[in-house]
Amino acid sequence: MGKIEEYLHASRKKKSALIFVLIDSEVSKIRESVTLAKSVEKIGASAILVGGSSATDQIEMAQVVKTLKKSIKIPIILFPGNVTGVVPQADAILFSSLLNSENPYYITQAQALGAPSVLKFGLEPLPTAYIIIGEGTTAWFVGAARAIPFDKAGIAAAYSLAAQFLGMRFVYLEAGSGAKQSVKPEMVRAVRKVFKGFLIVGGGIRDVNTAKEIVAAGADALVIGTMLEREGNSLKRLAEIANSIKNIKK
Ligand code: 1GP
Repeated sequence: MGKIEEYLHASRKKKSALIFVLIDSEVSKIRESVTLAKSVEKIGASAILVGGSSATDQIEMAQVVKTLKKSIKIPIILFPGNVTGVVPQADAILFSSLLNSENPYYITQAQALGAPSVLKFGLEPLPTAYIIIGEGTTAWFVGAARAIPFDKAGIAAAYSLAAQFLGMRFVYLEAGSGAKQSVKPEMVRAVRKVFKGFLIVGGGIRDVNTAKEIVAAGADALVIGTMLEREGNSLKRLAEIANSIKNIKK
């Protein structure tokens, strides 16, 4: 286990769940990314994810990461949608296989193409099963996912158990950026029952109640992106979410 993975587990021990803020370098340009990252660090976010399935400009992403690195203390974790998502100077990378893709490129091929750069850049790989829930989002489309229906908790649990047996220490249940609905607590609970590793849940989380329910169901970290890009007063809402999930009984 590397330094960032240890940090995530140690931070998680102190709180019921962590918040990761997603910065999509295609959407937020450098200056606004830095302002946002500094604000969410103050609010208590535990890491910044940089990436997304439509963030394909590697040069721009490398600049965002480099600038962020100088501005914040919390780790920067890459969240690649393709090989172009591997850039230097981040602390770690969600080294993910999109387990329910119908295209082998997103399951093993992009990983093989990206792995040498991960090594070269000294990025800590966090072995992650990326599982897409529900249809209609960019991640679903780009990743050619055979999406798991929101109500099929058992299927998500089976994929997560498979991930565990394959040695993956992270599962990311993804409803997709800007999703109309988030992953349901029932699904998170079913996955939590079988998956012993670090459980990340994201996509469509924009309010305190949803966040609390997902954390109570067993998520170790929530990913929040779109709410902070689009909605006014969103930092205040993020602070409310962060406060509300600090001490939830699981
Ligand atoms: C998307 O899970 C992340 O990959 C975050 O989703 O943008 O909907 O918060 P939102």
